Amino acid sequence: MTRIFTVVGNFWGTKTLIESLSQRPLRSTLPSVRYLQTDADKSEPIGELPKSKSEKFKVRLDSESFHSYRCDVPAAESETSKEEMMEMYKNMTTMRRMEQAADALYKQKLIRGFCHLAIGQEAVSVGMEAAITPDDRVITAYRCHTFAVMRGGTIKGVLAELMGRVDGMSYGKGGSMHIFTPSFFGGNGIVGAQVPVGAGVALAQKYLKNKTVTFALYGDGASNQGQVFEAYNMAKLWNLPCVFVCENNKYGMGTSAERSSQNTAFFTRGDQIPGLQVNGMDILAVKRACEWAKEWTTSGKGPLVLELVTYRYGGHSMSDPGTTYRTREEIQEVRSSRDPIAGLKRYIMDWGVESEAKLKAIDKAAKEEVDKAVEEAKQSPYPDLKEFWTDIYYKGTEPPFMRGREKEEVHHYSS
Ligand SMILES: Cc1ncc(C[n+]2csc(CCOP(=O)(O)OP(=O)(O)O)c2C)c(N)n1
Ligand SMILES: [Mg+2]
Repeated sequence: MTRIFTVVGNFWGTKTLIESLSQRPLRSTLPSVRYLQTDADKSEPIGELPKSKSEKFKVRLDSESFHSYRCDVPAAESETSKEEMMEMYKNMTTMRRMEQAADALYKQKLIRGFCHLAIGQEAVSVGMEAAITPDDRVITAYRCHTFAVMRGGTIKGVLAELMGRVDGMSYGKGGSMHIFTPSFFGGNGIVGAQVPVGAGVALAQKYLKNKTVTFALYGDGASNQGQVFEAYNMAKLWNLPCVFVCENNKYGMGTSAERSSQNTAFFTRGDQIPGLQVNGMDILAVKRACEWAKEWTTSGKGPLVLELVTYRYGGHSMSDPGTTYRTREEIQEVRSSRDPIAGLKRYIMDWGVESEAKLKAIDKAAKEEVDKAVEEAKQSPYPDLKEFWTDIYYKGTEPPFMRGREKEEVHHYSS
């Protein structure tokens, strides 16, 4: 398992920081160094669980679930209910099934082009969703299917979109990475490009004074992009309610974070922006961190950098086997000992939330729901050719004609 160096304890004044940075490499200036733990099952309930399914109870998170930069670490306590735990289990299981279905459809050549799966990272989208409301906004990069469903889309809509069918969430014309809902701004294929867009969405939220937040996600592989730092700067200058979420799964498209980043403590990279590093495999820690981040940003304290430390079992996309820059043993080790779904399952069973039989019934229902969505998506036709001339301009602002080109032919279309 890759180890991550993090800053702990007191924080430097600017002068001290600049002096020490100019003298020594950053890591050696750290007051002390600890490792964030990324087990999925180290939380414990505080006291007896209530009988009622909806009553909330407190959970003590492992003390190494969070590390902070320029802010106090939130209390390592989360609140949940039996009902919520079961809902999260259902969502994570269904999302994994959906991604596995996409994997199979890709291998059958029913999905072409790009396809990025979030298997292993389910605690991120599901845990975040448990902490925010539909009025909040989320924007992410290529690994976007689960967010689209959690933010109001459908499994059929995602799968049909990946297959280029009219029942897709963008009518089959967007494909991978181009799926949206009113509270989810995509799916973006240019590394880092969604980060300033997310800051812009947060600017709108601040302007409208509606006390909501934008979570702008990007990968460790995007963290060195210039536009990420430009967005950080504007967001801090204007104290925007933006949470910059680095989904650190330790690898970019073909190399490790250690090889690509001079500082892999991504939560410390916002300069004046406080940061929190979070165990992204324990869904209760993710939920707690996102609630805390929402509270922080909507109370006017300005932006945050949240680093969710997670792991993807597959490659960057379907065309990347994901085993040339890391070992099969490493992947297997995470799968067998840190899986976020297995972690939540263990909580549910060990804490007496529900029986194993009930969980098996959820697994079965998730499979059936996804199988049905796959069949329906397959039945959906491809869009008519003339549809390629629609949904380009905002309705009523179309130019008198549009031009498009194929190898043999030039198309003209007049509205
Ligand atoms: C501007 C730009 N440069 C390069 C690429 C090619 N590319 C796609 S994803 C990626 C790195 C992805 O790493 P990370 O953000 O960690 O995502 P992960 O696959 O781990 O989710 C690169 C270099 C791109 N899409 N856009
Ligand atoms: Mg990555």
